[in-house]
Amino acid sequence: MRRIYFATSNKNKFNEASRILEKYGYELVLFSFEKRELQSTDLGEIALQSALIAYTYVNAPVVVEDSGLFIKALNGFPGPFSSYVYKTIGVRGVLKLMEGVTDRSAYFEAAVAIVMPPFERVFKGSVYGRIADSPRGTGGFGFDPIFIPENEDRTFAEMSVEEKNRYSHRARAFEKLGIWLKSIELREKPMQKELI
Ligand code: ITT
Repeated sequence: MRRIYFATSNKNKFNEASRILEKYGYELVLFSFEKRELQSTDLGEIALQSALIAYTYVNAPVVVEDSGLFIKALNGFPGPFSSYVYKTIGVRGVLKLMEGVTDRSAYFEAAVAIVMPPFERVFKGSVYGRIADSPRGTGGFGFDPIFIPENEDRTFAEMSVEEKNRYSHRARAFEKLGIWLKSIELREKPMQKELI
């Protein structure tokens, strides 16, 4: 298996992403890393800038993911500030902001950046759904207890990792990365032949 570092402080993200990339023949290696708060509202830009910084530490192919929960009735809040909002007001605080709100539509988005010279790429994934009336479930992390993906009645926190990966923004972004990595391998192969 080929190895790629995943620079993150979030073990749950690491576990979810590992299950996806192993299907493509890649092993993720955890690199404990605190993302710097960058002045951007673009998840892709935050992920890529952070991946470039992480690369200076690991000097090997590295992935960073930035994700967020966008709530329609709150004009997309907390979006790129999801990590900060989770740490400050948390799930209960978000539910409080949603009291009496009938349109509970929301989506998660993930941007996965890979730095693997000469390549720098960003892959995005999203999942639409709604905000539950109260927290349910003990699995997952972050806002999982209050997010119900489309065509489901259960929250992400009521699902196993495999079930969450069938829908999640992260799984969709990492699937795109896996497909791209395979396409790079295919491009590499004829060159190796020529060298032999
Ligand atoms: P990093 O070290 O990788 O940055 P993080 O947890 O700080 O880990 P982000 O900055 O990408 O991650 O912030 C994402 C926040 O959005 C995270 O703290 C959660 O509150 C929320 N979030 C993202 N993906 C989620 C998911 O799959 N389920 C629940 N909440 C999620």
